[in-house]
Amino acid sequence: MNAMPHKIDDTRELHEDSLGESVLRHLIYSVGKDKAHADARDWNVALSLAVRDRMVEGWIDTTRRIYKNKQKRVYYLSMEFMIGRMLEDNLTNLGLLSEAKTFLKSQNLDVTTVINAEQDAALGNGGLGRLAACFMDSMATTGVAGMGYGIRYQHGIFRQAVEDGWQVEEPEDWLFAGNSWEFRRPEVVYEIGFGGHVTHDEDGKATWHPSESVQAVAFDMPIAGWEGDHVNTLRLWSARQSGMMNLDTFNDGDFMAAARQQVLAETISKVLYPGDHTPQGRELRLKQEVFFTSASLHDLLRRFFANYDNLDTLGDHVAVQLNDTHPAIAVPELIRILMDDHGYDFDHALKITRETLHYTNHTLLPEALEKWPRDLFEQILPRHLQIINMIDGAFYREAIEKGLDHHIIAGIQAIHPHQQDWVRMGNLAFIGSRKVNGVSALHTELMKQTVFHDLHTMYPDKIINQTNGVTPRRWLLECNPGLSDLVTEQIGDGWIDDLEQLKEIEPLATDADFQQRYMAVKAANKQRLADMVKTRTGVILNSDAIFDVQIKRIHEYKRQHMNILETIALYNAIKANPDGDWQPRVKIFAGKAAPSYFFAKLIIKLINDVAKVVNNDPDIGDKLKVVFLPNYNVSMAEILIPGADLSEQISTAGFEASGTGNMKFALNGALTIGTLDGANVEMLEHVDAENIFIFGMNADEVAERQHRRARPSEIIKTSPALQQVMTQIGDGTFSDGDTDRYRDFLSNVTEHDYFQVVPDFQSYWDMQRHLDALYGQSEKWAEKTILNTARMGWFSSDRTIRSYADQIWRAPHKTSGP
Ligand code: T68
Repeated sequence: MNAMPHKIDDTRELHEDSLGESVLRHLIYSVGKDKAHADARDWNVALSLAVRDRMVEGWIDTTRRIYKNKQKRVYYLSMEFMIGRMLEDNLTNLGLLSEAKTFLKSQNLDVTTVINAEQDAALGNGGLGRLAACFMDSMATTGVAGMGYGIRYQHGIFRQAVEDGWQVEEPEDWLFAGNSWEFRRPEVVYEIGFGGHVTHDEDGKATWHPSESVQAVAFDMPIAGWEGDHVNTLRLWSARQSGMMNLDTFNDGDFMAAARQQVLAETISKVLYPGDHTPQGRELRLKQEVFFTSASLHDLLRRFFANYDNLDTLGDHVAVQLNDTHPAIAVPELIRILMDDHGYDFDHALKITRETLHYTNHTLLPEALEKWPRDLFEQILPRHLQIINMIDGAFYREAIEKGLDHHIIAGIQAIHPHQQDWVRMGNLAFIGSRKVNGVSALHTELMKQTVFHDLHTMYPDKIINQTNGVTPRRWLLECNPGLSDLVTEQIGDGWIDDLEQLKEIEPLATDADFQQRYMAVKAANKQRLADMVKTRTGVILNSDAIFDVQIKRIHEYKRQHMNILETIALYNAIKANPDGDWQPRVKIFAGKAAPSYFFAKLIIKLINDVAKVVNNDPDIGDKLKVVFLPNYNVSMAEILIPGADLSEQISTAGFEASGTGNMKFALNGALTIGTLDGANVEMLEHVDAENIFIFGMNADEVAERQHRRARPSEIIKTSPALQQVMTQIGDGTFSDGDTDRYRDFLSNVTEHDYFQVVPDFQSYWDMQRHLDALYGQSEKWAEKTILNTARMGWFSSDRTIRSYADQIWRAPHKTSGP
């Protein structure tokens, strides 16, 4: 009971050697509160610290074991880690969840409230950052000696508010109340230089003299794998002014100037750039990339020297994975360290680098392929620019030897030899890496055919596919306890770290009793989702409706606008025949738009405008509801995904590199409506064509139409439904009579339609109606849903990590299964 506790009571409970005892100890001695005054956050911190204590032993053990066995180390360099909350994850992996729940209940506390008091660590934009977080979990689970390196942003991805239907960005402040999981490592600090000039001595040895520098200070978070015995580290760098504040300036009374220096240095780790697929042409972004990449390389080399003394063999003992091109500066930086600090000649330094680094590509969108003005490089990284020129020189000689012509070589060097305007980071990463991977079979194939075509001809063994995956701990066990319990009751809990075991529930897909229990879990999850929607938006949902969910960054290629056009067409159809036998539907959207991406923000506004009209139309009632949930994040996904009936994966074919939300939904028993894009293609192979709902053009057809610049107007003319939708958007039906608001939207879709919404619309509509009918056949729907769960085992990120470990890193790991 929580009734009037006082100090004596509290301390008496400390005598028990239990999780509860250490929570109470932390509440008093770490948080500094007694039970009577503790709020949910205080309990959250006390519990987190108690759990953290229990991770430390395994952490130190793992570190010692890896060191002693000289296990090959893997370093995952990523600008983004979209972690979300950690408490439930750690409780689960350590097997402490039920003990924690029992304890919290004994204190009359609501478990969910305490768990939810933790802020999401949202140090990422979208899929790329979330993938990095899943990989951290899977590296620990599969026993890879893995370490993540990134930036400890003070402000993660902006908080999204919706005002009058428009997205408004607000600053995020996850560190406001501290981070219970991190350990500050003040002794681990590196000086990172920028600017200045380079001198050469008489032997040609170069020395870089930076004109400014900042310090990178390490913060570590332990990452426990399933069952907690292998604990890896996520090391995030925070920027700090070099040396002390200038005392002379300070004593002269110019406090502001002294403080300014400090602020300038610290801006480097201040904010995450909210640019998903839109490069930020900003000096600060480049400095962030250099900052964390250089600190990480220095740190991993220091660790290397604890075991070895000869860098010749670096690639035998260390594998570095570059998560997209954001850390691609690692190529010249590692060469620089080898040459300038360790006396290697260039050719040898390049060879070692190419035995150590590997690069993952996450997009083919031309505007997302990073490039930096050469002049900016010259100014900030003069020595790196020299080295990049040497790399290009060596590459040129290789290319000539392999028979490529000058014209082609110029197109794939890091810097175009005649234009000299940009440093192209994709080319640099490719040239400097041992292996380059795509993130789904289709994406990897398109890499070979398009952006990396010529580099691929030159190095035909370099590109390799590694299809993405998701961690079954967070994305089934924790977010869907109802389904997890049901599955475990049938087949045991081996699936948690061997997800292919889910296959064993396949025979139950047609079992009436199992179907009924499975669908009861879904119904409960839908209720939990409906409750959240009501709390956050006030909209009340009919839980008999199909919950149709599209959650991801807002982008034209992801085609949220095709979904909302279909919604309007459905609204019109219901209105035209209100007494028809309509299958009720709820359209749920969530996702952030890059602040500078006007069209994406306009899509959000359109969704909200349509919602306002549809949700308040008495003719429509419960037959259709439209919801936009503001501030989508990992924690919200954990409620949305288990509660979905239908998963929208409708990108223009050839544009979504993989997708990972698609996998999470299917694992949790939502059926997919989607295009033949990214990993949807492989999901189709695993679940079979009758259990996934594919529509629209394939990647070849899209490319052909885009090439032809086929105009959408011809198609619109033949579709009265689509024509009506366009007219309504233009005439102010959804914008209070404002005929201006969607002018740009309409011209985009009706004149150019680069992302092929119009040609795919009819088949999308038809498939939606097919799904309406299928939902009415509840046994058939249940069967397909269960088969989706049963057949998604291959999409575990444990499989992905083992595959990276075998095929790229050549690093040891635990094998799966008995
Ligand atoms: C995503 N990329 C892919 N990028 O779009 C998605 N970009 O298909 C894939 O499943 C996922 O990566 C994992 O492979 C991103 O999320 C970004 O977030 C990003 C951030 C900064 C700059 C460019």
